[in-house]
Amino acid sequence: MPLQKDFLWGGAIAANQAEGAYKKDGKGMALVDVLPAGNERWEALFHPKVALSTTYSHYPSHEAIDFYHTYKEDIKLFAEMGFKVFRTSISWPRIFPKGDELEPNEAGLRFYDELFDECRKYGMEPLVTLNHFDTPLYLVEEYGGWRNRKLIEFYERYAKVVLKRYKNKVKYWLTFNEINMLLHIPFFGGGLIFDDNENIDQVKFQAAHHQLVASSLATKAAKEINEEHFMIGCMLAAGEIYPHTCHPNDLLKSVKENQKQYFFIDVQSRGEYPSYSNRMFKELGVVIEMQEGDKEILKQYPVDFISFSYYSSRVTSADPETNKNSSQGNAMETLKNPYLKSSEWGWQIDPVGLRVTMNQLYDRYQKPLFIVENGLGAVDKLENETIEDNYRIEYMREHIKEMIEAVDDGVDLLGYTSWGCIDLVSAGTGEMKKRYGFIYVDRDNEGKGTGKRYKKKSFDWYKKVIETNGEQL
Ligand code: P53
Repeated sequence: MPLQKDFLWGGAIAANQAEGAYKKDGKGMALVDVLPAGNERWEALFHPKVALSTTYSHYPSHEAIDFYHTYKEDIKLFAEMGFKVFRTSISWPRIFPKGDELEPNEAGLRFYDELFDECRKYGMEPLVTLNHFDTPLYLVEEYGGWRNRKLIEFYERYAKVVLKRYKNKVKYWLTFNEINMLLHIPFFGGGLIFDDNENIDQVKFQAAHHQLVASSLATKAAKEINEEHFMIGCMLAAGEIYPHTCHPNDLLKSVKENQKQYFFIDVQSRGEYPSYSNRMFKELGVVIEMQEGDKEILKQYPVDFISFSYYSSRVTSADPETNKNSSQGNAMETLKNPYLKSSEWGWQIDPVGLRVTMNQLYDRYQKPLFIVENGLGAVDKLENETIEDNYRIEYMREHIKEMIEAVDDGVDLLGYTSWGCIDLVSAGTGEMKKRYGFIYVDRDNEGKGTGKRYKKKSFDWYKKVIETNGEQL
C-alpha cells in the first residue's frame, strides 16, 4: 500500500541548535546557552552546577548556523527538495526572555511571524515544538526549573501567547520535545539540578508531573483558541528496548523498561496515570504531589497525535552483571546488540526497530503517528563543493522502507521529518562535525568557517523520494 497522497515529507531542526543570535532582539538566555561543545558538554550536562559557574571557550548555541539570519535562503532550499512540512521550535526565551514576565517580547514574536510566513509561501506546513531543551535560564536559576510547580503557569502563559499569535499560520504543535528525556538528561529536559542527598527519581517524576499538566493546559488553550484547526501532539524519544535473551526475566525487564518510557505518552495520550505507575513509583520511593484539578485536566485534554524521534533500539538484561556492560550510546543506556552495526558515534543502526516501534506505538494508542526525527549523524568530507554521503542515503533508505512496511501493517502515519535537514549543532555533543543534513554548512566545532551552504548528494536523493511519495528509494 503506498503512502497517503498528502503524506507530510520534510525535515526538522530546533531553535537552539540552528538559530544562533542568542541575544538578538531581546532574547534571554536559555539553559542550553551555558553549555560548551565537545567532551566538556557531557560533563556539563550531568554537573550543571559546575557548568553554570564555569566560563568555556566556546558556546555553540550562541551562533549555531545563524539560521536567525539565513532562514530565507535555507527555507528556499527545503522548498527545492519539495518539503511539505518543516519542523522547528520556538525559542521560549525569545518570547519571554526571563520566563516569568507578564508581557511577551514583540521582537521575538515578529521573527516567528516572518519565519512561518516564509514556510507558507512555499506551501510548507510548519510543525512547531514549544519547548526543545531551551527553558529560560532564569527559570532554572531562580525557580529550580521544572521541579517548581510555578513553571506550569509560565509555560501556559507562553503557550497561550504563541498559539493565539500563530493560529492561522501553524496547525501542528508539539508540547515538549522528547518528554522522556527528563529521565536521561534531566538538565536538558527540565532544567533540573540535584542536591546531593535528594531522591533524584522523586525530583524527576515530580517535574514530569508538572510538564504533563502543562502539556494538557497547552492543549486546552489550543482547543479554546482554534478547536477545528489545531493538531496537538506529544513527542517521545522512542526506540523499543529489547530483552538481551529469551529468558523470561529478561523479557520482563524489557517490558518494565519500556513502560518507564511510555509512561509519559500513556498520560498524554490516555489522559491518566497508567496502573503500573503505582508500583513503579513505590519501588523508586516516589510520591507525586498533585493539586486538585490536575487529574481532570489530564483526562480532559489528551493529545491528538503521537510524534516521536527514532534513532536506535536498545537492549537490556535482568542480570545486573550483564547490564554492567551497558554503555550510554545515545544518552540512553544499552547493551550491545550483536546483530547491529553502529554509527561513528556508537548509535546502533536498526531500521527494523523503527517498524517494531511504530507497531508498538500504534497498538498502544491508536492515534495517528508522526516521525519527527530520524537520521544519521556522520562526518562529511566536502570535496568539489559537494559530499558523497552514500552512507546517509543508505541509512535513510532502509528506515523509510521499514516505515512504509509499518504503514502496510496498518499504522496511521501523518508524516516524516528527518532530523537536522540542514547541518546544525549536535544536542548531545555540541559538535558541528556530527552532521545530519542534506545541506552542508561550512562551520567547524570551534565555530569557524564561512557558513556557506552546499547541497550534498542526499539532497537530490531526498527530492526524488518526496517527488515519488516514497516509491523511488
Ligand atoms: P545529537 C540523544 C542525546 C541528546 C538528544 O542527537 C537526543 C538524543 C537522541 O535520542 O535527542 C534528539 O544531536 C533531540 C535533538 C538532537 C537529536 O536527537 O546528540 O531531539 O535535539 O539533536 C540528535 O546527535
